[in-house]
Amino acid sequence: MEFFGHVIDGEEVESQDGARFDSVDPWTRQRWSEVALASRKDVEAAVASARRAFDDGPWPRMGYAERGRLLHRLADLVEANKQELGLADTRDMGKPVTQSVGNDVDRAVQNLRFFADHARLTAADTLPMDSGHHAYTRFGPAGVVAAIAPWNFPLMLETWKIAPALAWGNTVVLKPAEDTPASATLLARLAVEAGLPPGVLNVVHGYGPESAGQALTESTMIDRITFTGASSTGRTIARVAGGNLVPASLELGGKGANLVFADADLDTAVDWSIRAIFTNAGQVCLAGSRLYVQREVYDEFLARFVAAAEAMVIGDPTEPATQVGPLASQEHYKKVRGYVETIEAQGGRIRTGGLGDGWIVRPTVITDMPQDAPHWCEEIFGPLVVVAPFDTEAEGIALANDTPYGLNAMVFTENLSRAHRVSAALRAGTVWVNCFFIRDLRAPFGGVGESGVGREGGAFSREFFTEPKAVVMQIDR
Ligand code: TXE
Repeated sequence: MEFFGHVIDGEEVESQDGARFDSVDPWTRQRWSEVALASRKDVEAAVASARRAFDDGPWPRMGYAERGRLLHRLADLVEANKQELGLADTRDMGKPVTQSVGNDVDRAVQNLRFFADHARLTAADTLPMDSGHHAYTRFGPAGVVAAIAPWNFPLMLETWKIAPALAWGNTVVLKPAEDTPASATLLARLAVEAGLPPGVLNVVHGYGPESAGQALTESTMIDRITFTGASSTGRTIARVAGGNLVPASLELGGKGANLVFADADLDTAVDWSIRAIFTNAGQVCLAGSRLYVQREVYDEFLARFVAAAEAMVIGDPTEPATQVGPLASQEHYKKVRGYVETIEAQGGRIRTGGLGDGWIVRPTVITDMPQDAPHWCEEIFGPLVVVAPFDTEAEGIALANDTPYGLNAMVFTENLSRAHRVSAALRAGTVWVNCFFIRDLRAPFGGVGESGVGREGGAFSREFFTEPKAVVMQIDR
């Protein structure tokens, strides 16, 4: 049985009271590791360590090039340990190795390398003034960053948070989700090996409400909170952060609309629409879970889409051929199963899919569902997609925007003007045209409405993770 501890002040440690919890592999449904379970005291120790490292340590005072060099060294180690890191996420939450080893670890490496360089290259803005003065903006670090991560892309989202925080000279306390603790400890071990000074990257494990997560966000010694998770948790954290005047960046749920126009290239549209909903068994905030297809091509698209869903390889996530693994935990499986079991009672029709063995839900395509059913309105976070026809462009846009969420949307069309027009009209933080999930780390990432507050990525991360300071100098007296 493997053990994953907290990492505090550069040391891997047990909880002060020795408490542990189990991590269960959702494919075998057996526990595969034990993890230190933090109490408030352990969280306080981690925050105190990050505070010392920020107030007295070398990290915030180091040059950008030196910090960047250490982050690149960490990226090298992540690359060198790709199998172990990827497999840790697969064992914790069941994502196929093609996704974890084959994609997520590379994205983690990109996060570290991108922000290491980006911080150095964008460390100041100069503002020539006409009045005989000269102004510039210094982007100094904000302080101690509390990073709270979800379980759907553990390593990838943890590095998305810690890379900009560290590159800008902050110190961090990371709390991974309780379902996916392993890769965070592995990452922190590598950070020690890379030479990050003690206390710069701390990891504490534990649950959210009335536990490690809450203790971390309530600490009065932190300066920023970056959170990805449920919209309801985001509201709780926003209230705490607001009370303490701590800026919080909240990336929350989604209910992505996917609009396929009759003029789309149908091969492209089917391929990306399948990936948009069934990647990671639909446990993606960006999932294209509402699929609207223009009536002229509805029947043909649906037939091809259902056939492609049926062709997906379901099973053991450690097998390289597997495309759809089990859901991440028993609790989450029960939530998604509830939606599967109510499809017909809500008036919907299952075209393919349904429940599989263990905690597997097969790629499920639903039609004929009334627009006010929970399946259209709520974030299911599983491999379920509801499909309906639409007639005009205006109707497609109205349907897509008819949600309290606004994280992302997809548009499939070969008409250039329509692509721009519809992208402009959609209420969403990201619009993908003829693709899905492609990211440029300079671009803003975040959502509208229930999907969150704030943006991260490139200059947006710089703004969040720093305290910009204006310096104004007189040149001519
Ligand atoms: O989320 P939580 P859960 C959605 C998805 C999913 C649902 C519930 O629909 O089915 O949320 O998932 C920590 N103070 N998303 O329960 O609870 C928690 O320990 C501080 C969308 O896993 O929000 C974990 O580390 N921290 C999403 C993290 O928050 C708290 C990804 C996320 O857990 C806390 C995940 C508190 N009071 C779920 N309560 C996305 N946007 O991608 C919990 N946590």
